[in-house]
Amino acid sequence: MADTATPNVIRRADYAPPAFLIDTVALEFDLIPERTVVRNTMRVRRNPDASHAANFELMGEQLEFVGATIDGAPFAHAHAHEHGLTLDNVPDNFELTLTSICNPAENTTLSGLYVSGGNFFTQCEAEGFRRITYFLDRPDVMATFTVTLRASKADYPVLLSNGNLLEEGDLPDGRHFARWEDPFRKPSYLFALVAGKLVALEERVKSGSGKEKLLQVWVEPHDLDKTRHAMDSLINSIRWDESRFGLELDLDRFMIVAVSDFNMGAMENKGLNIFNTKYVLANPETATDTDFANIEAVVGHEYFHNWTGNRVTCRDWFQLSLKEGLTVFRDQEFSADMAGGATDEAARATKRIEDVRVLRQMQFAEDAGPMAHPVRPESYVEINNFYTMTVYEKGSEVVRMYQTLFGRDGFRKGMDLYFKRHDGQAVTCDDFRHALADANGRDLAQFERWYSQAGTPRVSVRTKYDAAQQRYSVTLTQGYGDAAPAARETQKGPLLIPFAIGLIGKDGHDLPLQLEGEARVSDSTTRVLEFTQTEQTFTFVNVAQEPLPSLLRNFSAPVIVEYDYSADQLAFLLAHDSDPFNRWEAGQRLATRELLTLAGRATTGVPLQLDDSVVAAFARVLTDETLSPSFRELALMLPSEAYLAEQMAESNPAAVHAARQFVRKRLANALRKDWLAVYEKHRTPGAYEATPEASGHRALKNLALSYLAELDDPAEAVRLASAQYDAANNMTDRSAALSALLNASAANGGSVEAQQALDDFYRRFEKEPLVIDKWFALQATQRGSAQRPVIEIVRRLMAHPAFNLKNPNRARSLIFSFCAANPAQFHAEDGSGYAFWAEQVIALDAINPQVAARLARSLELWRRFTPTLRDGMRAALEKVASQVKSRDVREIVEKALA
Ligand code: B3K
Ligand code: ZN
Repeated sequence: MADTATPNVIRRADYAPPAFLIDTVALEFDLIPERTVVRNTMRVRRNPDASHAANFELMGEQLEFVGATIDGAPFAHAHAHEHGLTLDNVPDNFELTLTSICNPAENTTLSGLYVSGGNFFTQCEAEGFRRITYFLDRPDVMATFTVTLRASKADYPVLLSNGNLLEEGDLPDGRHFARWEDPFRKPSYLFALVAGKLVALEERVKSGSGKEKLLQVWVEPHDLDKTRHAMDSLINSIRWDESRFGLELDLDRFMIVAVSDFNMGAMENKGLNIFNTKYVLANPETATDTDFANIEAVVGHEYFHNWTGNRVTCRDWFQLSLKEGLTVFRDQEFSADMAGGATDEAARATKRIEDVRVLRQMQFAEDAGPMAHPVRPESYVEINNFYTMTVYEKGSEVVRMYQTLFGRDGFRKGMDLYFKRHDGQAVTCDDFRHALADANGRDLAQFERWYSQAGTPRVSVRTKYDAAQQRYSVTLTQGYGDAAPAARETQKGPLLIPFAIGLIGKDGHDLPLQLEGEARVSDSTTRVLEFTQTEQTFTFVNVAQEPLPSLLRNFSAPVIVEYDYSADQLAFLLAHDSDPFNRWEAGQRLATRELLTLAGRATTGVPLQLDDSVVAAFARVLTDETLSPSFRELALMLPSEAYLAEQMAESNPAAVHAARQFVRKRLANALRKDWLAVYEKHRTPGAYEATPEASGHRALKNLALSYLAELDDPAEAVRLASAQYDAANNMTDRSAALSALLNASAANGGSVEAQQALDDFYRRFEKEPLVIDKWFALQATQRGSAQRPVIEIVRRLMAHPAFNLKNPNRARSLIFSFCAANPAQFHAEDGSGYAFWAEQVIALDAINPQVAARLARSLELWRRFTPTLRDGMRAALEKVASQVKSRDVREIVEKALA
């Protein structure tokens, strides 16, 4: 057995202000890959608001301590240890200089200072700064930073850090330097430096108040042709934050730098955002429509952090959602405004549907397992494990609920007050809630439970129509059902749930709404009910006919709604609901119910059948040219296998796969002509355009192709897909064609056409790492068959010369794609998937604990699966638990097994 000492649990309740404060930091770097010397001079004073401590404790990891001086004199009472440095009996106010050495070349964790592709980069959030120098590495310690970088001029011609460039020049021995100053106080997690051979796309823009700003997107020279979209996204983000929130860029210069070795998407370092290449580089030949949209969203997200995260930051890491939930909400609104402005509800709904789909598939699953935690967690072992769907996506829903309650204007008033009160401070989620409450004259005490209770709330709905009195009553009941134990222990009482509702008449139109006790009919046919008790009844009066309720319009709260709609009612909502989100929702409910019934039958071997009425409902959407193509694509896409498996009493991925494939084939064969017509009609000939309209056409056309690939006779699909592959002038069409070819031939063990296209794809894009990632991912997520299981393909690809476990994008493209996005193949009864998973978690643990911990999470729902699978997963988890070393992975597997 491995070391079983209880890991150090950090608790929110234990928060104490720091004993010392650091007001200024001057850093000097002599950048050498194996041995970088860092000199750190800090102005330190005792914190008047903290209890006295004789010693000064600084955090530090993987550092070689060289020496300390206090007020210029050598200081002998400094002791370096595993977690940092202790200085005994320091004065009350002093200048401290510390010198230490780190080894960026050997840093495979990609946290702290590291080398990628021969260039230097940093990643400090959450606790990477302590791997660069000794520091009070906690977000409530804010300082102004000056940074001097020295390096070989030939090897590292570009030297960047936060803020404004003060001076640069040559040094002896072919070295040069640059000195940067960030005028804004910031926590250490926002520090960054970059040094290397890079080039920039530059643009000068004027901000709202007329100041000139220099914008740069830095990349390796061969990628300069893929920077335009990121630059446009940055400019749009700047404009949007000015117009929607009155927030201006506060620095003269704003830089984005792309790096191919990166643990996550991007990082909001002050004035020097560092990005995974995946969220910067795009041109039509290499990036899909989804990539273009993701780049816009992530560029926006990091830029918006400049105010929500950087100007106002978190007091401690339990408050992470203060910046992340809010900034996700802001990036979602930005993307929606970019797609549809403030008024095109159908275009906005497309974005909303995509976001809710992610929330339900990933965050609801997180809430149902051993990692369930509130938006503001109570404890953690490794904070990097808490950059979760709950903190980000549920956190964003919590912020959205303020806007749903108070309207756009009320929300804006709250934001204005938040900045007025807290600019330049490190604050808490409570501070944010109080600003929203005070600006709108409301008491939001009950709303605090959204931050402290884990688990997905369930709202069940009962309705009653009294024809004689023309009254319609809606009774809502809230609870958490049988929540996961980790969630149950946090639950205290009912939530304030903004529950948006509409009533639909027999002709499909919305009915006027008037609640009991109100003098007149409301202006809108959607009402937001404030649902605050365990059970509450809302009565509508003057309801002339029995309505059909449209519940939780636009997904007004992150809850599960339980209401017994009949199949006909769902088909009616799918055809008529004025709320585009709920139209989509009706189709999903219809499909989910049908698919779960079929999956149940598949487990017992009963032959599968699909009701004609379901086929007819889908046919209506497919052929309704009044609906936007992007909406039709979303409505015709069946719920994912992972989501469906989650809904079963016992998850059975094979049964879900069989059921979903059965429905796809049935829809393909029954509507063959319609799919073909849609395929032809929505082609986008001519030059590639990245607009929402054009990408909607491509999405619908490629969905049609994927259904055609399910036909009993796939010859026609293979012909269409091959032709599309050859003729494609963009990656969206080319990768969709390749995917259709792989799946059309899966049942027959593959086809010549599929293999040819795969080989061509590799040769064509050999020099484009992000495209080769797609090549790996497409193969890892393909359907496979009994004679050609995907695990064998994946194992073969692990030995491919282009595979590299140290590059997170590459590891994700092959290993994560298989383990987390191909459930039917990964959960093979023989346990081959689990054995592979265990090997890879253990291998990654030694290289990069953050990436390993993410992969480790793909088995956390093991208790919810069928007995055979459950046993296989437990064995794999136990194997991992006995071998891994990092705090990151141990926290995940120990919670899973507890
Ligand atoms: N704040 C960073 C995430 C840091 C993750 C550290 N493990 C990116 C973002 O949310 O914008
Ligand atoms: Zn963020």
